[in-house]
Amino acid sequence: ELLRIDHVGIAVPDLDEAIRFYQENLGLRCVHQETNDEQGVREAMLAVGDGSGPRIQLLAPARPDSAIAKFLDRGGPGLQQLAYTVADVEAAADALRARGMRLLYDSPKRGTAGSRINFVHPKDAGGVLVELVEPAEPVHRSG
Ligand code: V0V
Repeated sequence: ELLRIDHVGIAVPDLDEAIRFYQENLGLRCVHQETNDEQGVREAMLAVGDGSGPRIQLLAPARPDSAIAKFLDRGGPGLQQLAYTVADVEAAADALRARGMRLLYDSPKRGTAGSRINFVHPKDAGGVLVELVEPAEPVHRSG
């Protein structure tokens, strides 16, 4: 039920500075920004090329006790998560639980742009924090 790569998340200490770096040096385009209080992040979505493929999500801490702040304290900036698009986040989470993986939340939380999200614990996914994203807009399975 993983349909495609939705985004790759990168932890950064300063969101505005990171957006500038990606725009000016790598030519990516910032297409969305928001603060997610529940997750304790300020985030930006960047489009690559024609914008039809996966996005880069820059994640900066909004609070010192947040997941991103802990990640930065532990190892500094870098790749923090790999997110897959799913059509139904509850069904996808149930399927992974049935295969013995720990999901971080019992029920989905709110993600970027009104999406619904959950995560597989990195210790159950080969050291990668895997995110499941059900977009606000219904997912087209083909194309
Ligand atoms: C921790 N570990 C990781 C990791 N974070 N490994 C790979 N990737 C990561 N991002 C390792 C860590 O090095 C430890 O390994 C082990 O997991 C357990 O460490 P811990 O101290 O228990 O971990 P914590 O307290 O840092 O928590 C890690 C988790 C936390 C994954 C549970 O970050 C979390 O709840 N993440 C989900 C929420 C999140 O990431 N929100 C920010 C993005 P050793 O040392 O034991 O070997 S919000 C977002 O993506 C949005 C809004 C969106 O996409 O729409």
